[in-house]
Amino acid sequence: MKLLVTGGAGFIGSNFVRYMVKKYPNYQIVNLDLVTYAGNLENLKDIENEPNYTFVQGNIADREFIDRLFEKEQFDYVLNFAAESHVDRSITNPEIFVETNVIGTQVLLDASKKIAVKKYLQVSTDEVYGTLGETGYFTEETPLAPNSPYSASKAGGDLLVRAYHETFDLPVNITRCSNNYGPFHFPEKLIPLMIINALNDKELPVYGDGLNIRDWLHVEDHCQAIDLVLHKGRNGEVYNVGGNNERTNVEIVKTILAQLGKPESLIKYVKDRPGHDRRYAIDATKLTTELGWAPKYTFDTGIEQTIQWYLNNQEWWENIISGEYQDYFKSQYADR
Ligand code: NAD
Ligand code: TDX
Repeated sequence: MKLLVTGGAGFIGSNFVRYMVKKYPNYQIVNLDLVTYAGNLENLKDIENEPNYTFVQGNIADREFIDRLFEKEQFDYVLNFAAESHVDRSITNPEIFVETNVIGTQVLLDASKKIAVKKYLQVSTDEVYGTLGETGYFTEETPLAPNSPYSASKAGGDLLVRAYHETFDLPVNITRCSNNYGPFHFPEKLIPLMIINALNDKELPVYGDGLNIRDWLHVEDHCQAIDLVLHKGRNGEVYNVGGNNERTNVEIVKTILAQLGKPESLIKYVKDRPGHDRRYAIDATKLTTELGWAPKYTFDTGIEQTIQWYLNNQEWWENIISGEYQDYFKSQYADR
């Protein structure tokens, strides 16, 4: 079996590549990544010389390049993790989100159709469903109602995947997961940003009233879910993946501060994110009953492991939080 994983140098992609390289020594795993600001080959240092792993640098939206690669490699499975993934960046610069998340997906679908892959799996997000009020859960039947340019671009990608199944009979699955956390998470996202700022005794910027709710999923549990969907998912189906761990943002921040022995006075409430979704919560019944998925981590065990990882891997994040990263944060917080 030959697998293409796109976006394998990012947070979830690199965890998934490591998981697959170790679990399936007989599969050939090709990681295709443009290595944008969010991609980091350091994430895969420990497995880069494994005989069943290869890396290729390139853009999923570059049709000629993708067509050539697919023709040469004749992949059996294609898993698309590559995306522009940060909601705040999509508010300041939406165009690249359409380019990568919509056009990139369409280019991969065309190439997958041409070589008749056995499965195309699109890694999507619960954000395509929009926002919930105080009650209820997102199921696979919840209508799409994205609120940010990021989630709109992911929804666009999902609709193309659906259409390629309906129109061309391409064997596809879409997974929609809640917020991931764990090792190698890029420190522009809530949990790693708060851990690193707390360690550096810097302010922790909490948007709005801090009461927005996310449903946290450990990245290793997400990887296991994708493995199951890839091998056992019914063609054309969507599977939601969620950890059943709803927390307000401020609860998360206080948990991190308590575990690091840092004072709550570091919390700084800042201007809210425009269009900020209030609550996400996933109903993962289909995945658990149909495919037998069960998460290994509770939020308590997962956050402890994650904080420990950031303590043990200071060099990894210190290399990131220089240069362009600093410029980005200056521009984000200029008016907050
Ligand atoms: P990430 O930003 O950490 O990684 C994205 C990777 O894609 C990077 O390595 C980047 O270099 C690569 N990439 C970007 N544009 C590319 C292009 N044009 N061609 C090739 N490679 C490109 O993102 P992540 O958090 O690991 O998310 C992975 C996927 O999971 C995304 O599709 C995202 O929408 C989805 N997702 C993420 C979360 C989460 O909580 N992180 C939750 C739900 C869904
Ligand atoms: O500095 C911050 N302060 C803050 O209060 C940051 C970066 C975030 N927040 C809030 C906004 C959200 O309510 O924390 C929550 C989580 O924010 P992010 O880490 O930016 O994640 P979110 O916007 O929920 O999106 C994430 O989950 C779904 C991923 O980035 C997406 O790629 C994924 O689809």
